[in-house]
Amino acid sequence: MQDFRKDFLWGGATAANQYEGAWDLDGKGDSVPDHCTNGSHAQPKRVTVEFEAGTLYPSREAADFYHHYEEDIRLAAEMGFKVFRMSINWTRIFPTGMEEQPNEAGLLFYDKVFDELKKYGIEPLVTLSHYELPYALVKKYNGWYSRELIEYFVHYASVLFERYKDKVKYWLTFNEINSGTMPLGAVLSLGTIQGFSGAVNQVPNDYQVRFQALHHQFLASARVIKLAHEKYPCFKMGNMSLFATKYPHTCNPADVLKCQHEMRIVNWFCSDVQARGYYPSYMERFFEEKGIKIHKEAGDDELLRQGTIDFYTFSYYMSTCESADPEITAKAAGNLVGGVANPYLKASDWGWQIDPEGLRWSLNEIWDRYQLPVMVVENGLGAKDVLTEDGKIHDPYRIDYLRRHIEQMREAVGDGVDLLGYTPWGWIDVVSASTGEMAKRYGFVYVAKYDDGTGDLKRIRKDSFYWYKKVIASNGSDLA
Ligand code: BGP
Repeated sequence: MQDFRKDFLWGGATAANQYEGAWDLDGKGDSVPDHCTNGSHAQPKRVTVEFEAGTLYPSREAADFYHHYEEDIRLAAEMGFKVFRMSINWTRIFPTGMEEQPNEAGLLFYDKVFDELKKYGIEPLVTLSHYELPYALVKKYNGWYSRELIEYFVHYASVLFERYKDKVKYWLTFNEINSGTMPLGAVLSLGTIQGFSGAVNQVPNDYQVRFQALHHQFLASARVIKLAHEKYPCFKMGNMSLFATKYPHTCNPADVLKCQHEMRIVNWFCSDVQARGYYPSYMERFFEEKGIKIHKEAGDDELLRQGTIDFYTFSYYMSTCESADPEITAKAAGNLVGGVANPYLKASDWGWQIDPEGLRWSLNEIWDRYQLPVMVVENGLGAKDVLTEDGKIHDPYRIDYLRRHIEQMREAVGDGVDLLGYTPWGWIDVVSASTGEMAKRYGFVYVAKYDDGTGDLKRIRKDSFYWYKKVIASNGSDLA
C-alpha cells in the first residue's frame, strides 16, 4: 500500500490574529478580531464597534508570537517541522487596508519570521487573509460586500508577493472561505458587520449580502492567483475550505437528498468555483429559492476561469448528520456548522463530533472531485489542559485524537489520494476563533495565558510534543 510521500510536509498551523498579539504596535491598525471580546461554549463572544473599557479583547495579546517568534520557531524545529502554516496580519502591512504605501515595520516583522524559519529549513505556508479584515474596511465599506475591497486586497497581496518572493512558495488566499456560506462567516471572514455590536451568533442572516460578498472574495482570490501564475511561476497557490463533513441522518432518501444539498452549498460551492473556475449549476436554483441575485460585471466569469488553484487545502475537525425532518433538525440547532448529532460518534467538550474515518472519506471525495494535490492544513482537538504541580501537561486525549486522524490519512493515501502535508491546528496554544477562549487548547506547546487575561506566556512542552516529534521523525509510521 502507498504510504506518506518521502517529502511529506509535517508541521503545524496558526493564524496571526489568534497568535501574534501586539495588536497596536509598530503601526498596526485594528482588525475585526481586535473588536471581538472573549466568550465560551455557553456564552458567545461579542463584537463591539467601540472599544469597551474593562472588557477583554483576547486577540490583542494572544500568545504574543510577535515577541516570541524565535523561541516558538525553535520549538517547531525541535519537533522536526518541515512546514509552518501562518498568516499575515493585513493591518500590520496596511493599517486601514486603504493605504498606498505599506508599513515597513510590519513587513520587517515577517522578514524576520521567514528568515528564522529558513534557518531551520522550515517552509512557510502563508494564508493571505485569515479572519482579520481591517476594521476600517468594515466601517467604510461593510467589508467584502463592497467590490472596492478587491483592489485593496490585490494591492496587499502584490506587495507581499514582491517582498517575499524568495522566501515563500506556498500561499493560500482566504482561510475557510466557505465560512461565508454560513452566518458566522459574516463576522470572521466577510466583515459584513458595518455598525454591528452584539453576540456573534446574533448577526442578521442575510443571504444576499453574504453571497455577494463571497463573489467578491472569489474574484479577489482569482486575481491574486492569476498574478502569481503570471509573475511568480514558482509559487503554489491554494484555496482553504472548512470541510464540514456531512452524512445523511438515516437512509431515508429525503435525508440523503438533504445531505447532498448541504454538502453542495457548504462544502463544495466555494471550492468548485476556485478549483474549476466557474459557478456550479446547482447554485442557480439555490440563489433563486433564497432570492439571491449575484451582481456580476463583465469579465468576472473569465477571471474566475483564469485564477484557479494549484492545490486544495482544508480544515477538518468533525462531521455532522443532515435530517430532512425539521423537528429533528430544530432540536439540534446551535451546532457551529449545523446538522444533527451522529449516534456513533463522541463529541469534544465543545460539542464537535470526533470522526477520524470522516477524514478519510472527505479526502477521497475531494480527490475524486478535483484530482488536485491536497493538504490537511487544520485538524485537532480543542481541550482543557491541566498543568500539573511539577509543571507538566499530560494530554493523552490529544495524542489519541491525532493518532486516529493520521491513521486515516494514511488509509486515504493508500486509497490513492495525493496528500502533500499535514499541519494540525494551533500546534502552540492560541486564542479560539469561535469562542475567543484560551482554555480551548490545541497545542503541542502550552502557553501560560488565561481567560482572565493573566499569565506570563511561558511555553511548556506537553506530552504530545514528544509524541509528534516521533511521528515526524518516522514519517508517520511510529504513531505509538
Ligand atoms: C478554524 C479556523 C481557525 C481555528 C480553528 C479551531 O475554523 O480556521 O482559525 O481557530 O478553526 O477553531 P476554534 O478556535 O474555534 O476552536
